[in-house]
Amino acid sequence: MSKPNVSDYQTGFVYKKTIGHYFVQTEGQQVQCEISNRLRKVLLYPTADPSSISHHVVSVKGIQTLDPVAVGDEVIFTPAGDGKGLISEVLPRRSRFARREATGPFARHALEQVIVANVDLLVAVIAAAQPAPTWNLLDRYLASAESLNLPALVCITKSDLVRENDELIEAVEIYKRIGYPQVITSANDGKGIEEMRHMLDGKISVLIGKSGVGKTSLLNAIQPGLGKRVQTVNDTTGRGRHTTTSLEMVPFGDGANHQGWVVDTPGMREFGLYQPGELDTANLFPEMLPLVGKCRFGLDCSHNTEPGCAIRKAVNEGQINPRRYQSMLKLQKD
Ligand SMILES: Nc1nc2c(ncn2[C@@H]2O[C@H](COP(=O)(O)OP(=O)(O)O)[C@@H](O)[C@H]2O)c(=O)[nH]1
Ligand SMILES: [Mg+2]
Ligand SMILES: [Zn+2]
Repeated sequence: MSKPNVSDYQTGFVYKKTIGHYFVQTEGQQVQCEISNRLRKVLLYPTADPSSISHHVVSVKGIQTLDPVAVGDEVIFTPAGDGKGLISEVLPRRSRFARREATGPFARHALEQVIVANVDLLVAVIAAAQPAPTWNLLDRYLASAESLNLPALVCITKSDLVRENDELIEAVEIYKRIGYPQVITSANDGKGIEEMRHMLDGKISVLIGKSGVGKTSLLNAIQPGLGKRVQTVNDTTGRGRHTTTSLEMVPFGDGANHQGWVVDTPGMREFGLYQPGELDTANLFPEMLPLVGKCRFGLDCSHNTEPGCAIRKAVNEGQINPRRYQSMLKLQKD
């Protein structure tokens, strides 16, 4: 291959990756790209100070597990002919669905593993029944979305299994008041499916939710075969860690007019979605955020037993839902 000149570079969109291979879509064509090891380092440390501790630590142990290119990335690549290419650059991301890689003494310096780039919507799916809703887990998903600055949609599915009940109505009310959009769906009777189609339209959506809550069925109801495709992809890529090395986005929509992409992420627990840090967890609960710093002990308050806690006061006065407050305390201890 001769040395490429500038005009040989193209941009494209990574919709699938397996170990060492990145499938890039560009103007209706699919190009199978690679990145060289040398390039991998350049992409991982574009601005890092070579003498810094974090650079040193990560370069020793993290290089195989960290990947500078994620599905959803817009990239610049050089075509090498016969449908192959070499990625040279990742364009700036407008958002990301990520987890932090590595724990231990240097966890503070750990790099973040982006699982899906340029995510528009995190869809937190829970079932109205079978399995019974775990609101605490939903709060965990939503806090994760907040920590990544991702818009979240609350989807309560299998609605055909329950009559309108107080618990559900109250829950819907709570999340509506906080400002989360929500949709109530059923793959069985079609409730909310058209609404859901509109909500996914033209977006890159990541679905999260426990196994069995109805994600595959929901996707199949939205578009025949969609859930099955997403499922098959996940079956071949495996669970947990492997999901970060192999992942595919499945196109959704009727092609010409609109198109979105859906990613199902199995084994969310392993993703270590929520990342505790120095940050006060109350920052990740939009209804509590305005009160952070207003407690008697200011930013030192853990909102637990301290006197003069503004957040506990708001709970006692009915402005903040007690269950959400408990979720926040629980995440704080994680
Ligand atoms: N009654 C009812 N059952 C559903 C609905 N959606 C899914 N299920 C059932 O729930 C089980 C798990 O669904 P599945 O889509 O595989 O869940 P996933 O693990 O989240 O992908 C299956 O037995 C489905 O038939 C629904 O809207 N209503
Ligand atoms: Mg499934
Ligand atoms: Zn407080």
